[in-house]
Amino acid sequence: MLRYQTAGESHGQGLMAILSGLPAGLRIDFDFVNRDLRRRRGGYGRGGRMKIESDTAQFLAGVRHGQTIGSPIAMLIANRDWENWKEAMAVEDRPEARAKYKPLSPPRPGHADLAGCLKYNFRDARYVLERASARETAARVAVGAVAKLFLKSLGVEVASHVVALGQVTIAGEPAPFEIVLALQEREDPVLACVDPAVEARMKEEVDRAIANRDTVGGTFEVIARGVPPGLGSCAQWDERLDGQLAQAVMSIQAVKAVEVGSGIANAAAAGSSVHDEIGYDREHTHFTRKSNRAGGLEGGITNGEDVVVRGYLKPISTLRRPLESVDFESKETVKAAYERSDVCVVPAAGVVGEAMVALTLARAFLEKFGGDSMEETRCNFLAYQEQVRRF
Ligand code: EPS
Repeated sequence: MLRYQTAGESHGQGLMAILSGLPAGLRIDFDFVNRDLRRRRGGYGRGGRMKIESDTAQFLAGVRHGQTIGSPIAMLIANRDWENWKEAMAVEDRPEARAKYKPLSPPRPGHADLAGCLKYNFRDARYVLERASARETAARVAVGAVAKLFLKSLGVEVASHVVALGQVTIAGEPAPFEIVLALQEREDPVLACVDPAVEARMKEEVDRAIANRDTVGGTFEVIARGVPPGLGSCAQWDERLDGQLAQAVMSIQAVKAVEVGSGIANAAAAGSSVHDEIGYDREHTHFTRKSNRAGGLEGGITNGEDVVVRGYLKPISTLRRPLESVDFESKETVKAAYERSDVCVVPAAGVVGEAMVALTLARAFLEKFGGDSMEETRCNFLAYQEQVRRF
């Protein structure tokens, strides 16, 4: 069973991740992992923090001579900003540091501040935000990049692009997958949109938000190509892969809605114009579809088409023009706290989306094909592919 956990606070010493359940013999491309970490830091509208960090994954366990050995993989991503925070974030209780430190309150509407303070009985929202922060997603991207390498070795590629930012939406036919995949090579993702003209308008949306001292959200789309039919199951509710993907993508900070395929538009359309008609390619002996509005999943099972999942992000909740909040002591109405933050994180969230989709697909892969070594996993997978071809 593929499992992963992360630990670490936004301004703590670093982020950690443990990934277990991968077969032995997977070659780790460290540059690939660090490239995804770099992509996650980028995008127009990021705040000052991203100029401080340089996010590199240090592999501490589970990899030898560049290959997995079947034991849990442990990774560390150091926080450079720790140098500026080590007094405020000290593990020991130092009275002189406490005296200099100003607690973060009043709580920001939309952030985890109030819900977390009530839950843990804190008066300082920093105790909550440190873990709620999207900084944690650096650890997810590191484990997700390893999952992407696993999938890649079996012929599956995962990529993302931004399809909407504020009021600007990319319209028309789905973007060709090769163009979405090629975005990963771009040194500066700007807003990770495949259409430069639309991207320029998206950039204006971010500029408008900056000028208005506001923030802006949007939508990213993750596409996985090469996924075989038959991952996931309709046998039990929690084995449905679309449900697992929805949870994985919904768990990304600031995501408030998830869509599989064109699920939202489908709800308003007639059945006859929604469902993807089935054909058969005799030459290559496989079933075909004329469209992919189901986003590659039917009955919670992959159908062999691209898996397409969208994450919808609310605008960042830390605002330079703060909304109303309440003072914890007096209970009077006051303005919410402000501290350094981002204005737009949609392209970065897309990279996190890739990681979450890859981890979910890799787990489903290993549930179906198993294997303690990559050789065994590949043999099992090839035998299944042959069965599907002969169907
Ligand atoms: C975040 C606030 C900002 C973001 C951070 C998420 O950090 P800081 O308070 O240090 O300026 O940059 O995201 C990251 C650090 C990251 O790596 O994505 C928040 O409040 O959630």
